[in-house]
Amino acid sequence: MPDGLDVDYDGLIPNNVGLSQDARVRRALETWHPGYIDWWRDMGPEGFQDALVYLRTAVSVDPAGWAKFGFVRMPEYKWGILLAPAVADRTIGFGLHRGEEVWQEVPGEYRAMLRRLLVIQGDTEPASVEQQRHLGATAPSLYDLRNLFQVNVEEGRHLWAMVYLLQKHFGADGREEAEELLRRRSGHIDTPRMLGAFNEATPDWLSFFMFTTFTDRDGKMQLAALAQSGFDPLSRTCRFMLTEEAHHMFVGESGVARVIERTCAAMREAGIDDATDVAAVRRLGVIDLPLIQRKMNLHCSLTFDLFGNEISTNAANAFNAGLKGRYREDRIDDDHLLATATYPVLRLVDGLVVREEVPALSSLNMRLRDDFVADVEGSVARWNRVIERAGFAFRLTLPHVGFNRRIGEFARGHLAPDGTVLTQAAWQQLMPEVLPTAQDGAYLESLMRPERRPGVFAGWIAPPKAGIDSKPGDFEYVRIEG
Ligand code: BYC
Ligand code: FE
Ligand code: FE
Repeated sequence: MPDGLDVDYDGLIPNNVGLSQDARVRRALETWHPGYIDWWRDMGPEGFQDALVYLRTAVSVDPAGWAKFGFVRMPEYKWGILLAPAVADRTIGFGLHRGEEVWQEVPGEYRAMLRRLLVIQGDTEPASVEQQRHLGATAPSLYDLRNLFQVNVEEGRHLWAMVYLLQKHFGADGREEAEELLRRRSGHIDTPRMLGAFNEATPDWLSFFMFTTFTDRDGKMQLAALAQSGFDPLSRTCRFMLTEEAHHMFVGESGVARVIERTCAAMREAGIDDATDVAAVRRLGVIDLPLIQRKMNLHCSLTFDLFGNEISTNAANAFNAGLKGRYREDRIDDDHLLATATYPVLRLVDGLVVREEVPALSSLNMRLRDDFVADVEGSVARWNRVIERAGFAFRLTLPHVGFNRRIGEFARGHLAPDGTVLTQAAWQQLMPEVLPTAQDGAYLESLMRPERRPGVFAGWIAPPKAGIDSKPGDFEYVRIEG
């Protein structure tokens, strides 16, 4: 049933793309599969390969009910290839081919561009699993441990999604890229992952929650832009991936909210009114709000880099080609060609932050980053409501887009989180106040002690409002002995 909602569950690789009738691609994927499992065992969650984990698996792409929950060992997880249902008579929504029928095969002239987009997207997925592989050892509860593993297996599935497209549409080149995706390693000196943020460490659970709030949200924005693609198989793949991404961001946002909730409750109980009295707060064994702000500054700025250069011909070319649109392109009311439109871009000119109107086509990365900021502001507002309800004056704020950047306009300068341009010396002095320090790391490490009793939570994080799949609070989400 190539275009159906139901997933063929019988073979090695569950799918709704008719693999059983496509011997060439099935063979390519089955050949790739052992290497993937080796990679998962080497680089996936360390120490939990035999544990039984209560995971959801996609069994349909019907938005009304695609998930089935059950206990599985992660290496036996059914990583499937799932495309959202085809939209009848879909046409290309933007760029030079606007109005033409969408492509089911890769147009020859765009082959290299599309291959690059798929490889970059694919590379981030295993990278994040690698970055998170040590976190199981210090999970604050079985509930959180399960959420980590759910995110990990789904990022593994996202790799499958890109590998399928590469193997189906790019022949021998695609098979080679699929192998390379298993060969690169996050943070490796010789064979690193492709994008900066995916070579950074995720040393503790606060980092994990920040990563899933900010960096997984770059995933959401990029997938949403690719979901607009005129290359229909990519569009359908991304549309289904987006339904999974929502849970990753929930894990992040609610994780940070629970840390804040616990910190505020502990401060209240101890009669601390000043949230910036770090020494007093740390004596309580909870995570002070200024440290949460520093972690947020770090992960937000690393994620800003993932949008690439503010001014980019790559982005313009991908748009003109009809391969990568804007966020919610189909809901934007304009000509979808951007032949004459302009867009305001922040630039660093002679040591000043200035706003310049530039051709909208060149500034698509900047626009997507602006859409990202608008999206993530909701999370920050919800975190601040937790602080406000507890009666503290402290507020978390997103750093300026020019803060701590390594890619783009602002990589040339040093900006404070409020956007003030600093001298090198002033930046050096400010850094320990605005980015996590070695002491912060050591303090967090001292808190990262595993809690494995069902229904019990480490002292630095509040329990969630509700269980996963409506399970009771003391549900044993992970059976560690298997
Ligand atoms: N690090 O013209 P520019 C996710 C390179 S996250 C290192 O601005 P473009 C997930 C760039 O590659 C979503 N290099 O580039 C989240 C280019 O190199 P070449 C991932 C960087 O193409 C959590 C050069 O600089 N998906 O799914 O306009 C967990 C010139 O740059 C970086 C995508 O990103 C960087 N940060 O924009 C799991 C979608 N930034 O080619 C998963 C696909 C730029 O000249 N990718 N460079 O050697 C794209 O659309 C674009 O490639 C980018 C870059 C937006 C990344
Ligand atoms: Fe992903
Ligand atoms: Fe994700």
